[in-house]
Amino acid sequence: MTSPRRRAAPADAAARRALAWTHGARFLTTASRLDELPAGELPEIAFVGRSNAGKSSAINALAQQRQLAFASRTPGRTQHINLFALGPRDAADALLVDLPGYGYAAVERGAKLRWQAVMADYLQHRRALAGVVLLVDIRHGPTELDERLLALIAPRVRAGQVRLLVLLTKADKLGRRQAQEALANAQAALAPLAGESADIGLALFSAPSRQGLDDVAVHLHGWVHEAAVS
Ligand SMILES: Nc1nc2c(ncn2[C@@H]2O[C@H](COP(=O)(O)OP(=O)(O)OP(=O)(O)O)[C@@H](O)[C@H]2O)c(=O)[nH]1
Ligand SMILES: [Mg+2]
Repeated sequence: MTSPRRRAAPADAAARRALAWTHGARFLTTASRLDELPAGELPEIAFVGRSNAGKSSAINALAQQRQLAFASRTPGRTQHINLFALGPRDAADALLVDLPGYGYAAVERGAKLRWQAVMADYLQHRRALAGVVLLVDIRHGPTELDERLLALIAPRVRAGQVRLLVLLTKADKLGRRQAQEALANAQAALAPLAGESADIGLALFSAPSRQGLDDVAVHLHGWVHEAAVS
């Protein structure tokens, strides 16, 4: 077929390839402590953010599966680290890591502190960590807890060890103009943390409308398959 309509633009081809890759996500394992995580060397992409920000929903949207990562109206639903494998079935090439959300007031203080320590340890020291997707509810913007998390990983981002993509989730809850304003505000809030050389992406995202989904898939695919994406 040579009709121009059928010939995919390069960006579409990249999105299709990236989505085909994320659609292959499958559950691998659950961990409640870092020493239960797989010992392998596969690059990990961690989804972090406040409880209820939409981490599990984003993973489900990327995987095109409704219930792969459990999504819930009940904040604090994801209480363990859930891992999903990507890539060929017999040769996984990356892991998606769904981390428990932070900032949920009803979690008992001891448990909260324990999780904060686990998360900080993971984000600062996990060698396999290749990228972080920080999800922020667009109606709230980055909160103090988000900024603390960013400060934890900023040195690794600046050093080029870890990539960072910030998603303003639930973009469907705002009108176009308000969403653009939120984007500009988030950009301004992130700029000082980023540093000049940091590779930080920022995008609007909506799980139900799939806004930003192609972009996210292309980002993640690029992190893992840089040479192929250019
Ligand atoms: N309108 C809208 N609702 C969303 C979106 N993403 C998530 N939600 C809803 O927000 C709620 C929380 O979503 P989850 O994906 O469970 O959030 P989470 O960040 O995994 O939450 P924890 O596991 O508690 O940390 C659910 O009711 C979702 O349906 C979105 O893009 N748009
Ligand atoms: Mg969750």
